[in-house]
Amino acid sequence: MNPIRSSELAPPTSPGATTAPARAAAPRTEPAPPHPSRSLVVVSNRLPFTIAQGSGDARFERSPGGLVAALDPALAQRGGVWVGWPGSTDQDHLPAFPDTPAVRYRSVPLSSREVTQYYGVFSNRTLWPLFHYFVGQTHVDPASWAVYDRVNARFGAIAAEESDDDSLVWIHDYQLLRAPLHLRAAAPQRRIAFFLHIPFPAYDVFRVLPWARPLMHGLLAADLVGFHVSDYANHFLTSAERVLGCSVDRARGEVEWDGRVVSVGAFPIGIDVDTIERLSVPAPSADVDQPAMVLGVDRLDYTKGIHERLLAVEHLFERHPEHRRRVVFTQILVPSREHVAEYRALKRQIDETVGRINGRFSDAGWAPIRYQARSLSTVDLVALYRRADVALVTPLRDGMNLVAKEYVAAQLEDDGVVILSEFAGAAQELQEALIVNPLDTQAVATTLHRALTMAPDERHARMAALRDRVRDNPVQRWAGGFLAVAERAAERARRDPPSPADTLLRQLAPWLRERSRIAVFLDYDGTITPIVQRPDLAILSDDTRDALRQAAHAPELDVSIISGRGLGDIRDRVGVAGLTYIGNHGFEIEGPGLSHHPQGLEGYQDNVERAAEALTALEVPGALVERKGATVSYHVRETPEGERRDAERRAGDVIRRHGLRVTRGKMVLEGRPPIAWGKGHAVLYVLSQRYGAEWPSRVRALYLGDDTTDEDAFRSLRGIGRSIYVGPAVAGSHAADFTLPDPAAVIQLLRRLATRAFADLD
Ligand code: ADQ
Repeated sequence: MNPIRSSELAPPTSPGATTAPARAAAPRTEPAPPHPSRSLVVVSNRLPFTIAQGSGDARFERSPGGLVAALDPALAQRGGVWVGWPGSTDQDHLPAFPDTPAVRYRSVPLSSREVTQYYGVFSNRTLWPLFHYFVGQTHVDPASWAVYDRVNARFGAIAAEESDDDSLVWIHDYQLLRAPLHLRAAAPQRRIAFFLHIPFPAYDVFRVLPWARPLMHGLLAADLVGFHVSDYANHFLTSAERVLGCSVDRARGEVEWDGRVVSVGAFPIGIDVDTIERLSVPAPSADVDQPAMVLGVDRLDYTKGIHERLLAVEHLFERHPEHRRRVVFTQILVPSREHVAEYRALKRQIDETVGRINGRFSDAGWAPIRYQARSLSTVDLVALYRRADVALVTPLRDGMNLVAKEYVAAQLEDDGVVILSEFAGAAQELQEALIVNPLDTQAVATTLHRALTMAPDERHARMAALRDRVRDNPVQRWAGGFLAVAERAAERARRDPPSPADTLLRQLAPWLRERSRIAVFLDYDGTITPIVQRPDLAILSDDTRDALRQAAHAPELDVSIISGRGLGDIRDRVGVAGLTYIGNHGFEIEGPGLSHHPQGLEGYQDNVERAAEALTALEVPGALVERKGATVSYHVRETPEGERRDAERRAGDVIRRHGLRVTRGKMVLEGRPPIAWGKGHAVLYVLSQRYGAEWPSRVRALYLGDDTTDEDAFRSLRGIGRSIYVGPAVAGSHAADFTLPDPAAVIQLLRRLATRAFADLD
């Protein structure tokens, strides 16, 4: 969609109100006055301009549409910035932005490859079809995902620059689902609200996306996530529950995630009623000899059901010949996304079908279908709305659909009939329209006949009720209402934030309770001690040692420390009896009743020694060689940044030349014997030694780690245990099931496990 066309904001409704229409469930409260000092930062894919290339220099032309009508006054009132792509990849030759003292525009630069991948492919060939239930048309392309995420990171970084902790940042639509997370990572205390202009699909459809999890991480970084209707909000809550295992309060519309409470709600967008009414003042022409007009107005998109609509019109003229020569169906189509193959194919299909139907029925100066592929000015559009006897609005899926509302607003005489798809968000509000299933083209034809022959009394009654609804909910109120709820949601998120450990414990509790024992595997560096400049400085705090002692004494808890460090080193650093110690990435294991060294290690002792000497001889400034017995590590954290990459490359060559395998951690390279054994193998070995091959039916296994070397264990435990990545949630490419932000949260979780604090959680 074109995000700047959307219009106005209605009062929020609880996502719990599934059966009642969103509007009916909402109390009619005026939005609270905005925080006086809180500036607004709007973030959308496009800035609210198009670049017009006239005879002279390029200049910006304001885009028409309701969203601009709603956000302009909100921005002017609070002061603020609109962040978006200006529509040109030529960053150096942009015309001057129309900044005012209160409002600035900030461009997000995109290369043409980025526009293709982020917008053309991931947004419009992956998210758009899937979110509109076109599952078979969903393109899955990891390269475009990478670009989508990178571009979202850029939007997030620029939004962070343009805001402060007193601002409210409002991010729009499906092109920017990851932007809230990137913004949160850059600025943890920002007030962030997000609104989705398209449907949020049912969980079973959403999870088809290989990136369902990182997309949920993206959205849940906001304080408020808003949708058009309660169905979409409920789908989102179910996905939070099922995709991420979050605890969800449906009645309140709240999700706990990452130590924060995220609010979720329905805010049905409205239109710029004043503008449409003002342009509607001239009376419609009263020429009785004119054929009746049925009108369709859409962006050219396969979700809009245009082809099915044409077939319905064909059925009408076939089954009700009395309408021939007396009725014309006018279809206005704004071309869109012409670079996408599906859209070009659709255009051809529509052209052919219009030609066929006109060929079949045209007669003496009358053609059943008039079809224009162009954009109209608002004045011309409203004139058409005024002229049309029936609006035929039959999308196969639509977030809301503003055309239906605009048509209603233009009927100042309360005349005219709206036929509306049950799959448009608008159908949840506009109940007095004639509601149809757009795929049932025979039934749509019958409804068209009904509309064309409807008694004036019924037409007036229905349209009067529809006009009340639309006038009640103009887009300016939508924006004000949304922002007021966003303010409250941001406050709510800051009040008594649940600790990340408690949030996670609530998610894990039902699963943990199914077994009496728990085995916890804790990585050392970065997981139970903060990452430090040099490995010898990573010292365990007294508090952490105390928590580990407590855990070691808990009768149903079995704790292992697992590290890339040598076994002796890790045992000395922790120094708590009763734990299992796993050193050298799993090559060495010692613990109550356990001692293991994989076969074949001794043969590599020499290679490790010689590799260590050769690494030392590289004499890279700041680099540190750590001899760990079975393996050797090469640390480059203290190497000047410009030299790090080269140092890693050279060290990698040295390690390989000595017959060892290279693995990478955070600013460290490891040389290990080329034996298929790692942290994942070690974890499974400990579990099966201690609890037997059928350990999953006896014990719950949890693995916590922060490094790339922990990925191995995350993957090994997929489905049979649970894994937790320790670090900022933005590092979304790990294979772990959950995240905790830092070692402090890990220790808190460990204490909760030791006291079985999950036993009686809801
Ligand atoms: P769109 O998919 O773009 O928006 P829609 O809600 O119908 O769909 O808005 C289209 C807008 O474009 C309307 O304001 C309409 O007047 C205008 N328009 C259509 N054809 C035109 C023409 N030929 N000339 C000029 N203007 C034309 C997305 C979602 C929707 C959601 C909106 C707002 O897909 O479901 O309602 O955002 O959130």
